[in-house]
Amino acid sequence: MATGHGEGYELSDFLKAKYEHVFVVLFDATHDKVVSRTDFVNLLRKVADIHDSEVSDPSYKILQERIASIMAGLMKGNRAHKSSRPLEMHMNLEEWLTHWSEFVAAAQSRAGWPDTSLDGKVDYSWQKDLMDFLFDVIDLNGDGVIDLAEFTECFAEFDINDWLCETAFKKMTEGTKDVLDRTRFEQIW
Ligand SMILES: [Ca+2]
Repeated sequence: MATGHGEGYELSDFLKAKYEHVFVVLFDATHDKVVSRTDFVNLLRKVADIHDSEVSDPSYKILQERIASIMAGLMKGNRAHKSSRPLEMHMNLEEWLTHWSEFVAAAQSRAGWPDTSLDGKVDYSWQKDLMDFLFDVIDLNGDGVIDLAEFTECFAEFDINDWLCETAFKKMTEGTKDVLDRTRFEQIW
């Protein structure tokens, strides 16, 4: 039963650190603990760089649309956590962690990928889009699996060093054939 605040679920320190890391590395390019439009523009530039996609290429437009849709989903979901100014297009670290604690609670309660938060207020379809998007970004040669070289090369763009990439990759691929496929990627999300 929930204690006092009625929210109930609290992320473990491990998960908190994990999601905070994702927030800092992937989204908060400006390092002000708030994710806003500028960060998504930076993300788009970075991802376009990784895939040698020029602004004039059709692939750039696709990247742009996918990132815009992820951002819209994230911000729409976040409105449930804001008491005021419902149209604000930014999200702070605390709201981000609240979002994930609800997501984990919903995933545990439904024993699988949840469509919405337990109270039904937050739609999680954008999470699936984000997961697919990240997979496609890291799978540089597009063969449907991520190997260590792709993983390392991609995260070098996000200033993660090779050693850290290798350690993380080993952990994520434990018990598999040293590559990540989409199913495994979803399991470790
Ligand atoms: Ca690949």
